[in-house]
Amino acid sequence: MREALALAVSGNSRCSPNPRVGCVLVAPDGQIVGRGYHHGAGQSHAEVNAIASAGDLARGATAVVTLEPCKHTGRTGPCTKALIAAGVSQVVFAQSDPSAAAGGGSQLLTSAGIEVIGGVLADEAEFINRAWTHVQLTGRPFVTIKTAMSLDGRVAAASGGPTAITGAPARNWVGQLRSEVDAVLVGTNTVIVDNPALTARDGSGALLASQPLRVVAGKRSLPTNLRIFDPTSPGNAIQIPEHEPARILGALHDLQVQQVLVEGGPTVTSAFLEAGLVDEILWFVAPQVLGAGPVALLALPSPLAITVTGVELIGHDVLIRGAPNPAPVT
Ligand code: AOF
Ligand code: ZN
Repeated sequence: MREALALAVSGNSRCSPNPRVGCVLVAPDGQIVGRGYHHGAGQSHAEVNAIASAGDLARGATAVVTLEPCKHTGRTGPCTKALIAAGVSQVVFAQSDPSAAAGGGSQLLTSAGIEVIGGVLADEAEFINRAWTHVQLTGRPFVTIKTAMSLDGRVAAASGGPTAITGAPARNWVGQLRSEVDAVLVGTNTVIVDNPALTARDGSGALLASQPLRVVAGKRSLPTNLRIFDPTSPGNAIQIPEHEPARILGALHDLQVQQVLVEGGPTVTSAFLEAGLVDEILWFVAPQVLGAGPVALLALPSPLAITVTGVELIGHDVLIRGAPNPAPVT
């Protein structure tokens, strides 16, 4: 399964709107005789690629796959059918497919006389597709908020305009992250004041291969000469004329966005936290004191507990990773 997980993430860092899936075929003597992974929507699934690479050796082998084999005919045919036709004797999978259309393939395999074992390293498989899984379970995109603030909690200098808060390593780290999400989102105020390009770049400033959809949320009309609307910049840029996070996420879901990186200023970030629509927090604390200027969040109506999942030093900046604690069930 570790081999299959490695295959799943070996291709594009983003497979959206499809999950990343890897598959190996293991012969009865323990040799791996086939390998495959899913390259992206519209292309053949991991199992089909593994079967093709194994040829006749697929017969009698065990298929080890990171996601329960699908039973639906979507953009491609059902993997359950392909596995049965190839004559595999056993299927071991990690994560159950939670989607309505494709899920439930294991029963079909069992009925065809194939031994099926599910749940092996399921947490790891789920983690690599956590945005996709989240969309299947909740019907809305996975929301990551990213903020960079000074030691005194400020996100800009009092003079207004863009302020460098973090150092180059942290900015490069965020550039890489942008290339791994489907969309980055800011509010109208940020885009007017800072005029960011919001593109995904590496340390040398070169554009990365995969660029996110750049989204501005809010109703204010925007000047057409903003950098995000520059026709020579890569990737699309749109305005969603909404303020409410739930409505913004509804619009993003309709655009097949599975993970959105909210890089808004205090207004947008606070609105998502207040709405309870944040799944992951990336909070940079930079070793400088700005002394004056806007603080990272507006006043919120109630306190919010955060579970910290990690703390890292990136250059000279501290990155705190976490998530808001889920609201108590009443
Ligand atoms: C698998 N193996 O490698 C993948 C699966 O209509 P499609 O072809 O784009 O199928 C997408 C759905 O199929 C996706 O939402 C998920 O439920 C499943 N993906 N299943 O057996 C694979 N990528
Ligand atoms: Zn499939």
